[in-house]
Amino acid sequence: MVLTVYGAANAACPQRVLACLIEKGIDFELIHVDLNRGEHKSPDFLLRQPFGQVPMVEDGDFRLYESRAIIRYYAAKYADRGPDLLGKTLEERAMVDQWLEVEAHNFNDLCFNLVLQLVILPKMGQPGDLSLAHACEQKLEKVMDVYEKRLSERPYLAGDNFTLADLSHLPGIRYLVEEAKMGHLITERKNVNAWWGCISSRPAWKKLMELVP
Ligand SMILES: N[C@@H](CCC(=O)N[C@@H](CS)C(=O)NCC(=O)O)C(=O)O
Repeated sequence: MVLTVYGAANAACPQRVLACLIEKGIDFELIHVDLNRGEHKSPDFLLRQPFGQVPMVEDGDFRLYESRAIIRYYAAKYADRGPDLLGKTLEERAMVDQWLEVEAHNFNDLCFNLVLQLVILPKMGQPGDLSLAHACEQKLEKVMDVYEKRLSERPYLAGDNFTLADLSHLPGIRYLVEEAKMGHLITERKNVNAWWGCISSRPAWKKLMELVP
């Protein structure tokens, strides 16, 4: 039975899952959930994801939501297929977990708020809060300074190899660079810029970008 992903190919959280599945060479069917039409809040969808958010996956009888839980699950389930995205030793795995947590708690909230104020609200015809966006930008500068230091020591966040820790940043940074016009947060940092160039050139990410309408 083919794995079914409910989501929208242009939304950041589903992209995290799709990038992981493509990296691992796992077949999937994407069922489009139209966020603009509010399909994620429909009674049918709420039975699958009670918080009314995408992505969620159905794999036979098994259902899972939360994009980072999903990528951890598939990276472990198909550990023997495609690139190792989890790390091999206990310490490598702990380092991947550490940077996944940093992405979720130090990076993502600021990134999401910037994109919300500068891109999503204006697209919906509502003015973004520019002072809030500016405050998030200032805070994100400091977060990216930490990334710059880390990436001056190792080529990838968790160490010497591309892992879920790097993959998890792809959708958010693409939104920052290409849609929120916040590319300076990346390009002004030599090592962050080189890392972004490297991870966004991976064939799996490029393939996903071809699927985005
Ligand atoms: N922590 C969740 C967040 C999911 C989430 O915020 N998804 C967005 C799309 S990127 C969404 O469904 N937004 C609509 C809403 O929250 O109403 C995850 O990582 O899966």
